[in-house]
This record gives sequence, structure tokens and C-alpha cells, in this order.
Amino acid sequence: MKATWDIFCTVVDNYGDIGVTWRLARQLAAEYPFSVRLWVDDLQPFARLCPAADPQAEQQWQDGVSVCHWRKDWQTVEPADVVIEAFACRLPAAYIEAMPKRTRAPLWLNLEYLSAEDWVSGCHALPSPQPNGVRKIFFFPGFRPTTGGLLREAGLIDQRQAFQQDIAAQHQFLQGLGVVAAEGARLISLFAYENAGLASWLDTLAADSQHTHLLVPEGRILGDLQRWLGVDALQAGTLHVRGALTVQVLPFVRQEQYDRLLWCCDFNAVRGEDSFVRAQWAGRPLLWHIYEQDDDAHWIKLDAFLDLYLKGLSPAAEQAMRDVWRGWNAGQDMGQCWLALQKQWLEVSQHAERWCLEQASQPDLAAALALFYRNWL
Ligand code: TRH
Repeated sequence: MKATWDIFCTVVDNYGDIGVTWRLARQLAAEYPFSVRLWVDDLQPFARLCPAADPQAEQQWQDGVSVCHWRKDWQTVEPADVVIEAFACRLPAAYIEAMPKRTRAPLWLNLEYLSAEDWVSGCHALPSPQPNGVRKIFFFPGFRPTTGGLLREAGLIDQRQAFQQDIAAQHQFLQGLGVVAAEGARLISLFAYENAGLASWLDTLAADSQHTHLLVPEGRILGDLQRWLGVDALQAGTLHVRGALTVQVLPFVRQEQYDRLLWCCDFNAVRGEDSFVRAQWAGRPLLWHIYEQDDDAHWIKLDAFLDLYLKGLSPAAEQAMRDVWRGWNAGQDMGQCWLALQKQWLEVSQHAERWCLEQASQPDLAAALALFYRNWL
């Protein structure tokens, strides 16, 4: 009899909550002897990540996962052996009440947002007794061995390295998206929130001696791009040339295809949590637009990651990366700091692969969860 896992996800906004939980659910179902149910309150964003999904279905099987619509009028079900409450989404009251009535109360895990801050290690895997008498364990993903690790499915890095060695496969993939880059053009992907710094960055790319082909999946940055281009509409397939810069809007594609887009590019601007991690697995230099939080708490998270990520770089390369990341997250002028980073390109490119392999040498998040469950039994 397979162990049963229930993963609960509330779509706050954007795609990250469902992006992370969908990826986790698929990996647990594919790599472990678990029967996985993913409860999602809003199936529309899920259908964008998983085009095969039916956003109206109360229940459907996708990639070996039973995806269930988490309705406001919750219909009682038997709680699973393991319950993952993603990002403190607050489980249905009836489900919480039903937990202690099982022969053995479930292993109840709260999967936290990703952070590189030092305190995470001290809080990882701590139990917290709950009113229903069941302990809730706080499970933190992270970059250190003292945390739960990062989502990384089996064979991912080998697959990515093989793809990056295979020029024909990359051309074929890009052609499938309607992308034909000029010979020798630098490929950059751009997935970000609204950003006032975009115009200065694009001005610098357009004036550069090297040609850049900027690939922009449909998303929240399109408004700033539209204003810079001076056009009144942008949709997937649109292509504009300004000096040395070609800008091409792409459709929002499945997660596996988005990975390959990241793998094709020389530089990836990403955001939130899941694309941020996927860009690290691409082994290429990246720029993270962090999800803004009240009271500027996101700056602490940004600096905590930079302190960890930039270790081992020369002072000039470290400063150049820090200036670009802080400038981008502050919506400031990107001209000078982008040009300064170009001088460190070889070093930051080699560093990105080194960081990826170092992170990939640690147990992945699904493995840590499965091990935690086995030890709990
Ligand atoms: O969409 P996001 O901004 O989500 C955010 C973050 O998760 C943040 O931590 C959270 O607090 C907030 O939501 C509520 O960024 P993120 O995390 O990168 O999620 C985007 C998902 O979309 C990710 O799984 C990658 C996927 N994606 C595709 O599948 N296809 C695409 O074409 C693109 C551009 C992204």
C-alpha cells in the first residue's frame, strides 16, 4: 500500500505557489512510492503551467498526480499519511479536525518560502504543537545542508549539461518558439515584475557593440517593455529591433519548456522563487527580481542570498554582480552597472556553473521530505 501525501496550495498571486507545489507533487509521484494528491484553490494559474489540465475539473490525473480543486465548501476526505501545508496556506478546518481521528495522526509539514537567511537553519524541522493535538513541523527549503535543500528532480543537471552541449537541440527548441537568433547574438531571457530600471538596461543593450536577442515570456514586465519600444501592444510572437537589441515576446510555456529556455540563454533575469531556482540549475549568470514584501523585508532576503552566492568571486566581480542585482531590485538606472558587469563576464559565467554543481551536490527537497517521512515512521 503506497503512502499517501496531500499537498495543499493557495494561489496567492502570480505563479510561484502553484509552480513550486506542482513541481514537488510531480517529483514525489515520479521518484517515490507515494500516492500524491495536490489540492489547489485556483486551477486557472495551474492550467497555464500545465496546459493539459482542465481548469474546470474537480479532480484530474496529471503526470501521476491527482490534482483536486480545493473548493471553499470543503467536502470531508480522509487525511493522508503526510500532509504538506505549502506556504502556511491554512488547511480546511474539517481536515484539521479529522487528522487526530486517524489510527495514526498524519505527519504534518508546513513548507516554507525559500530564503538564504542564516536563521533558517535554526528553525528547519522544528515542531509546533497545534490545537488539534497534532504537531506541525516547519520545513524550510534552503541552500545549506542544514536546511531542506532545493527542488531538483533526478537527472536534471545531466540533462541540462547535455542540452547545452547540443547546439542542434537548442536551435530546434528555439525554432519551436519562433526564435531565430542572429549568429553570435547573446541570448537573454527576461521574466520580472514591473521594473522602472528596464528602459536604461534596454538603452544600454541597444547601444552595445555586441548583438543581444532578448526573449520575454508574456508577463508583468510587458508594460515597461511596451513603453520603451513606443508601441501600444505586445503579444507572443512580436519582434522589434532597436540598434544592437532584438526584443521578442514569447508565449508562457510549460515548466519543462521554460527550463530549456533558461538553458539556451547566456543570462537569465528571473523572479519570485521557482524560476529563481530553475535559473540556478541552468548554470548561467542570473538576475533575480525578488518578490517585494512589506517593511522592505525582501532586501534582507536579497542580500542574504548575494552574500552566499557571491562567495569565491573576485572583489570586482562580486561588486559588479551586487550593483546589478541591487540596482534592478531598486528600479534604478542599469546602464553603468550593466557595462561594469560585462568586464567580469567570464568569471561570473564560470561561477554560475560552479554554484549550480555545488548546490546539486546536496540532497534535493523531495529527497529530504521523503527521508524525514521514513525517519518519522
Ligand atoms: O510567478 P512568481 O512571481 O511567483 C511568486 C513567487 O513564487 C513568490 O515567492 C511568491 O511569494 C508569490 O509568487 C506569491 O515567480 P516564480 O516563483 O518564478 O513562479 C513562476 C512559475 O512560472 C515558475 O514555476 C516558472 C513558471 N513559468 C512557466 O512555467 N512558464 C513560463 O513561460 C514562465 C515565464 C514561467
